[in-house]
Amino acid sequence: MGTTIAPLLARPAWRALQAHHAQLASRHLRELFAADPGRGERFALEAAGVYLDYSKNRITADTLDLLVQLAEQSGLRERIDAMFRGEHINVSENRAVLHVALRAARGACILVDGTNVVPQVHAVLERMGAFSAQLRAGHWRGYGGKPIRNIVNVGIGGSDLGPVMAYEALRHYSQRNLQFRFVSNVDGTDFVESVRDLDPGETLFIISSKTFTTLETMTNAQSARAWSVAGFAGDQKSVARHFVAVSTNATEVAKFGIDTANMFGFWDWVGGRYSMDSAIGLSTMLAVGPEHFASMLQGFHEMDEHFRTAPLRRNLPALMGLLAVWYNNFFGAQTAAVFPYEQYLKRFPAYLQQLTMESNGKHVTLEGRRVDYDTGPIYWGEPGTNGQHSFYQLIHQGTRLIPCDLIAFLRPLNPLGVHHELLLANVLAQGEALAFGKTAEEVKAEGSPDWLVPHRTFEGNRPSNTLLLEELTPAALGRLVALYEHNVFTQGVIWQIDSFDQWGVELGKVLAKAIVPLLQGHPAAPLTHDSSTNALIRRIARGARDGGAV
Ligand code: G6Q
Repeated sequence: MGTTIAPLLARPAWRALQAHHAQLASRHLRELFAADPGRGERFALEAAGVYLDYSKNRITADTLDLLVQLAEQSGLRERIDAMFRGEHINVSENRAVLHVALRAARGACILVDGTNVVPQVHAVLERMGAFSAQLRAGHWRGYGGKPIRNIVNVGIGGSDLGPVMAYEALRHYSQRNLQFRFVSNVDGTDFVESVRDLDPGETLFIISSKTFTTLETMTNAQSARAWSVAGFAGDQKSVARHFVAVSTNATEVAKFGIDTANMFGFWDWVGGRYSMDSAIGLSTMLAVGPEHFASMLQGFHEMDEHFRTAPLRRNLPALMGLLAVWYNNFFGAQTAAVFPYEQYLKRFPAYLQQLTMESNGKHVTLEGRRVDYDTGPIYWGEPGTNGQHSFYQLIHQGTRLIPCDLIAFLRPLNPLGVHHELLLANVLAQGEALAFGKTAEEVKAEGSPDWLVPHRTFEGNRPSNTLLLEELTPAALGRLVALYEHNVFTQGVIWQIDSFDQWGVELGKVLAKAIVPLLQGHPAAPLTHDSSTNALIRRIARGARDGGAV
């Protein structure tokens, strides 16, 4: 992987940042703004359709210099190039990481192990486009001859969160005579509630699974097939008109009974949580149509190109990633919040939780050495303004430091009276209140009695980024998602971890498989788990057998 990178704590910029932090930590944003009247304009950056105001961060120009040096000493530039060159930067799975190839222009050349993958990407996009056009026009008919009106995506994790988020985000552009549902949880309620008001004759299932072996998805897919076929008096031939698959595993797709002519493929160099713009986005394309899908890809690509080519100091994802490291490792921030002031982005925080935490929730370096610093923070969020009337209290007046990303759009998709001005006024007010707070003197001057002053004082000095985009178009969504993808990548490079594997998901899966037969009434074998798990298994098995309350 090229030049050797010094361990994080030994990099000169890291040490310099420690000393710098000791000096800066006690300085208030009020002071930093007072000392530099142009700060709000200078500490801002606009690229690829995104305006980032990062002036309300606890930084100076020196902090930025040091953070950029840290990125250089961490080999960020080389690692970006290695990713785009198709090197196997996912070391623990020995794979290339090329979600950027999913949005490369038709004529581009991106090699994976010597093969240009761009033509394959565009071939799948064309098949998806042809299928979407047919279905959206009502030409893809169900087995009984009815047009398809309901589309149910069955998938989990990366094969669910992206499609759900993108469907909600782009609902404004969706074809309204089609209904979309998303089934992910192995809890039967998810499936039952999703189909209870649907007609099997008008319902198409997309079974989305990279591996086509995931327990939850396969269980839901079997239930879906049983439900669908029952609608045709058990006629198995109906499956061909009501099931399509998105997968890398043609053998398993065929075994399930889906004609591989109705399968849309992708590749092992697309990680699940980086796959919403691959065939996993079939439901998105069905909802908004091939042209909007293409604009979304174009938006992703613009941000990719910006990330690949812009100097680190003027590189949006790199800057956001470095600021995240600054709070995580120097201020000890445990969490980071993302608040979209846009109702259509209501699932964006949930989507980001997987993207950020499955990528950077790692405790060993690329070489397998235990890290001696914190890695990925806990990401969370909700759309504004709702959060303001719930947990923002803790951010404003609690004892923890929570850096926030506030995301807003200049133009509303649903103009309605003064709603949008109120929404934007709120996003600006929150950033201002977080940074500058309200001093005891200000509270007193408003006539508060002395005893009440501490309660009404806001310390401020709470950092935030404000992200402004013009309008929530498909392209804007692409830019925003790519911004966070590369932000996460930047953080992972500084920490020298593998942001593209997810071994942490495995152990629970293996243990669950071993427990299933014990709950299905085959406890003949002695229970070999720990005493707590054994007792719970017995309690549940008894409850199920006797029909008694647990
Ligand atoms: C994402 C993960 C994980 C994956 C799901 C579903 O990066 O790999 O969330 O997407 O486990 O996997 P399948 O698509 O193989 O069913």
